[in-house]
Amino acid sequence: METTILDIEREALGALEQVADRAALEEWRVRYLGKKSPLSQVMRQLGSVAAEERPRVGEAVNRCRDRLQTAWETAKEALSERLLNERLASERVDVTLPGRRRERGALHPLVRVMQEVEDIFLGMGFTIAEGPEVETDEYNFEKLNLPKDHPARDMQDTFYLTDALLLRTHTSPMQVRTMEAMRPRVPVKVIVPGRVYRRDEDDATHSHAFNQIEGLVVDEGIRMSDLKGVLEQFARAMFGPDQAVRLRPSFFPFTEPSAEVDVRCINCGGAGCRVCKDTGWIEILGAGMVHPHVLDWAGYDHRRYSGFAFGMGVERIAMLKYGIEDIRHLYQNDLRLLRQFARPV
Ligand code: 2NL
Repeated sequence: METTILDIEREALGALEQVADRAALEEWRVRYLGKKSPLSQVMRQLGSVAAEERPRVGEAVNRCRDRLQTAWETAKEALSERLLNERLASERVDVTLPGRRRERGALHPLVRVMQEVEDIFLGMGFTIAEGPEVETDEYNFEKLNLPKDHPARDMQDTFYLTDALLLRTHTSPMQVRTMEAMRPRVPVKVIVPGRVYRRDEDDATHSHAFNQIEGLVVDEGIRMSDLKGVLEQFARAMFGPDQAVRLRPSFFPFTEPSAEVDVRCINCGGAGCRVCKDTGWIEILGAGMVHPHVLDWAGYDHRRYSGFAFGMGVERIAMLKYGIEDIRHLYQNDLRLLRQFARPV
């Protein structure tokens, strides 16, 4: 019986040396110290041992179990220490390494120009409104004095979803919606930035999708001189304090009279160059007095109210301001181009 106990101990201690992780250690504990362990079996057989031998054998089993228990605890501590040392080694941080530099983002030149234009008009008391890119024929054309058979629709051909739904060709529909929501309150003083669409061939100066900012003012007694004053203020804030502004007669179905608006050439100052095609002037936007039909249809009686409106292409302004010669550069997201305009946000 006592040799059995010694065999058990030898086997158990041998097995303990092979234990390499917590799971194996727990398995060992169940196997050699648990209820079904060889030692427990010996204890159960104690009844068949001669009575005078019993105390000695029982004591031998107990001492053996104590030694196994102690060995298990020692092995457990050794294992814990080994695992900790392994973690400390694998998770070591070298505080002398240089930090990882995080790439800094910057605003896209189009976004910068949009925010700059918005800031200028906010400073003049305008509010900003945004609206849907999918519009109705009614709001994109009809309410802007562009009936179905009007020849000016050709210049603003667009992408149709149905006969009555289309991708807007300008942000004017949102200005009409703003008037309808404000009616009959004045002044209406709003700018509407956003993406618009035209059925155009893409080239260096045209894109089938581009950004526009339109402005609208409606009140009693609004005159063309108010339009010129606001646009002069804008041109000077955007292109420099000495900017001269020139209005040339033009035509839009939704304004009467209508004008193209020029500033002194940003490239040559008016002397004549390639950018201004030797005219000394550069067109930056279109504008005019809101057509009486448009006012009436939006609920502002044209005999009492008048207004002016203007619209500019954001890409065109950005290209002039930053000397970008091809509109497609603005959409390709080539970092070599974008980095040239990066400023801390
Ligand atoms: C351009 C010219 C223009 C307008 C837009 C407008 C809006 C309403 C009523 C009347 Cl609700 N007019 N907008 C007026 C004149 C010109 O845009 O060249 N845009 C890129």
